[in-house]
Amino acid sequence: MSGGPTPEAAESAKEPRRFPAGFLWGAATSAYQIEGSPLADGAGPSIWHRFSHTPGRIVTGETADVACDHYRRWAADVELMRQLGLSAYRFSISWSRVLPEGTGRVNPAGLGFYDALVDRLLAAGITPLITLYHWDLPAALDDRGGWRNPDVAHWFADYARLVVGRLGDRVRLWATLNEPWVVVDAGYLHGVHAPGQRCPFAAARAAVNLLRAHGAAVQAARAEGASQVGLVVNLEPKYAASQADADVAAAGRAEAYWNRQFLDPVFFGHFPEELPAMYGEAWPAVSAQDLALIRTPVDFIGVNYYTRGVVRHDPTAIPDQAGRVRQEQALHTAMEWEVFPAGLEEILVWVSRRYGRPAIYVTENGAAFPDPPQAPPGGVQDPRRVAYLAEHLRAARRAIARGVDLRGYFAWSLLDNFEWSLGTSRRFGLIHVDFATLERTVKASGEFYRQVIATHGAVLGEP
Ligand code: IFM
Repeated sequence: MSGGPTPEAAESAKEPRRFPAGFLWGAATSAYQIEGSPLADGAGPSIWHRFSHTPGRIVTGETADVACDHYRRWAADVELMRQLGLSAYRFSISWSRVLPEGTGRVNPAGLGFYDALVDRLLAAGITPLITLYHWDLPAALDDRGGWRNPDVAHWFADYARLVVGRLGDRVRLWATLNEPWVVVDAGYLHGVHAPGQRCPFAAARAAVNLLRAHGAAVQAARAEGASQVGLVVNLEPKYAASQADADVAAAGRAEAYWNRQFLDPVFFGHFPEELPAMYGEAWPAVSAQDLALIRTPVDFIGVNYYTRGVVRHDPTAIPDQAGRVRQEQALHTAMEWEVFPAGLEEILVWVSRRYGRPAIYVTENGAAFPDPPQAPPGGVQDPRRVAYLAEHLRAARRAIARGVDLRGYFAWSLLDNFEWSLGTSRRFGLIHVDFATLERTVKASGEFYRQVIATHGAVLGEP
């Protein structure tokens, strides 16, 4: 190697590590995880309502019938956001709240709820980023095959048209799907999420239909005047547990399955070549017309990042034969996810370089730790979450210094909430929720994030 810094390193050493002007400082939630009142005011049931009411599906035996009661406390929650200094808020719309049967008949009260929320956010100076689908498919559509039915692309586009038509005069940022990988892997392959299927044929079809629906919804949203429409994916850099050929190959397959399954079709118009081999006979033929629809240009990519994956060849792991290896020496969150901030920088740079430097938002990043409230006078001390946020924000800033067009960061989550099949047993919030009284308490991490926002990141120090 020659001596001296690379041009890139020299540039970043010269520049103070700043977040760009206009960088959005946000927090994120999703409808089923916080709203409660899932059937109120004419809403229809979703697959998560059905799933959580099926005995044995949620490890704590809970449902999200109440959750954080955000459906009734939304105005106070916006006030908490304002006090934190958030400049943006990412939330999702419950499809079956606005279309109780998923198609056709509109529920005005459902649309009205989100309409009022948007107005209140804007009045508080908070930019909304709306996710159209965060896993709560209308149950009526699941009865018609759900994501396995090719018609879902039309159903989703019609729903997008309705919602963007109503809110698009005030909302600039739209995401179609949240984490299609999880919908497929947890919902259709391993059955641990709604709708609880365990079928590779269903999973492969769902993967393709999710992408078709995404493309159709981007087009529908644009036709309604939406200016910024993107897709949110969960990504993890993958490392081989050893240099053995089998482990290196497993890391490659895991990378294709997790990180490229949805992004390659959107940006390149084809699936990673590893996928048909992984799914075998379950993999469907995808027409050129569908690939063109899937390739509809997006305005941004949302990256949800929590951890990395260190993988070893494991023939029992379906479909990529890549088993996760726990890093015993590392700190893990209550989800058993390794804390690995450098992975955020790495994955942001990877997305930027592989896909032609798209605009990116970190649409989720955060940590579950239990941290109970303290004895009076109270407060919640959560030093591990504070450290997690600080280290990941520094990693995001390093990615910017390396040329990534990163436009915002959304902490997961605003509130402790209903963590899907784990119920309320895992707490990700910047704000503690007492699920008996529904009282909110801003945690030390919420206060820390307030300082980050107020100083535009200066409180993070260097580098
Ligand atoms: O709570 C979830 C969220 O709904 C999607 N991304 C990961 C989070 C933590 O598991």
